[in-house]
Amino acid sequence: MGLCTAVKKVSRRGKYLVLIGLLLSVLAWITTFSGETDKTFNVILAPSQTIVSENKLREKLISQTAETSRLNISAEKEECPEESPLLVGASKLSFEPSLTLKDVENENKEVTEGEYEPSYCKAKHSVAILIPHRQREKHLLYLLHHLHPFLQRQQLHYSIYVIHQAGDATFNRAKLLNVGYLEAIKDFSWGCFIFHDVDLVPENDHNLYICDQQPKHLVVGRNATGYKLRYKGYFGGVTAMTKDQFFKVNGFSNNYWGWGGEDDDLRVRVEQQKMTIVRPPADVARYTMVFHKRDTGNQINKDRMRLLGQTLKMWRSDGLNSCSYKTLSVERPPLYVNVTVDIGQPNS
Ligand code: UD2
Ligand code: MN
Repeated sequence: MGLCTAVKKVSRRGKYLVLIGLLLSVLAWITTFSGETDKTFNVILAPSQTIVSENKLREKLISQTAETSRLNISAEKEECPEESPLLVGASKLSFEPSLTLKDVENENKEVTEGEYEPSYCKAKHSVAILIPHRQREKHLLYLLHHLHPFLQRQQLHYSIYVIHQAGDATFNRAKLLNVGYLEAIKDFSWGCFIFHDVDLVPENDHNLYICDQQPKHLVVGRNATGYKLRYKGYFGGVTAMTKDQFFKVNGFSNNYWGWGGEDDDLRVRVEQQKMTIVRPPADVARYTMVFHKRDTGNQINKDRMRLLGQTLKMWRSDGLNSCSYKTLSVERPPLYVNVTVDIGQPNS
């Protein structure tokens, strides 16, 4: 090997070493600098963003903590038992003419804006009670007086909605109940709905206000009819349907103005969907109907037989999906949610 060749070899090796050295220092520089870049971005370049996101995080943490402690409370709360130990069975009802709304409010301090859930156990059922109403204040008072403690003994999470028909056009019970359903689901995802006449008071708390696999009729008998079922397909007074059952039949018809027929129409819808009506035992499904005369705004609906003949043709397009109304007010006094609604008038 000549001198020249030896020098060339050394300088080539040197070049490699320099190159490797350069590469290593570039790598080291990148690592250091990129760390600084991060810091620089956070602290210097976008301080406001950092603060915002920290605040957001703090908010999130606070809400998560609240949520966790809420969950902990409900996790600590055991589920209510299958059968409530508070049930008393048949009870003698009293209807005191001197009773006032204030009295009923004082008796039901745990009810807020119509809603209640047991504080000591986790309710198994969430139920919305819907009451169609106009000018039956005394009946409403009696019903609230009995129904609140009745539902509390059943250990339910519930809310009572009174759907009040504004104006003096002919009464329409079924449409008001559709409105009740549509308004109540805005508040909470109620799984079960009880469609409830204002003048019917349950006599036995074993008559559970919960839904079944099938639509449930809760009134087998009442005082006025010797506690006998009026007729086989009778589906009036008080009924219980799940959210899905009611949705499946498209709710009630909106076209029954005045007295009668709307309950039979609902039965036809239910049967059309291959559902069957179930009832609690007769000794339990007993009601007292507070005495009343036929209201002037609720005269017999002479058109009801013709309408009933059309139910199978009409149910798809007449019901929840065509229920147009104008909510005039939603008030929340202590014992119930009061929805006042303009539902129009016949042929409007
Ligand atoms: C029967 C049915 C009822 C319904 C009705 C025919 C029973 C126990 N009840 O009730 O469910 O099918 O026939 O439409 O079989 N209402 C007012 N203000 C009025 C008119 C009616 O609030 O001016 C409400 C109230 O909730 C009342 C319900 O509509 O309980 C039914 O009307 P009703 O009590 O005059 O008729 P009724 O007892 O024959
Ligand atoms: Mn009645």
